[in-house]
Amino acid sequence: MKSKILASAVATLFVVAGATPVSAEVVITQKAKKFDKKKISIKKGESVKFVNADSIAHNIHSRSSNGKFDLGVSKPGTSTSKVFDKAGKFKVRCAIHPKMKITVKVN
Ligand SMILES: [Cu+2]
Repeated sequence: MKSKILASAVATLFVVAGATPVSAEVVITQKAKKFDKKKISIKKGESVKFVNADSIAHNIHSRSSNGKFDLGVSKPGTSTSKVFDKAGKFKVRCAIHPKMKITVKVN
């Protein structure tokens, strides 16, 4: 009986830990002047890490009306991160290579 209560308490602890807002991070890789995904869907408050696995520089930015941002130049082998704290659709591009596009949907 006692062990059953203990097991239940442990299970409850796990549930509580799972509910704790841990800011998740989605990793997107840029290679051959392309993002490895065309669309991603994340939750408000989560961040996206843009890894530059290319041999050239990239510059992540967005001119979306619901939140403009510019992460600046990311040299080869480096990465830049962006926390999306507003819901909406963000069209993210590279300022150096206009054909590089990814849509970030923040729920
Ligand atoms: Cu680029």
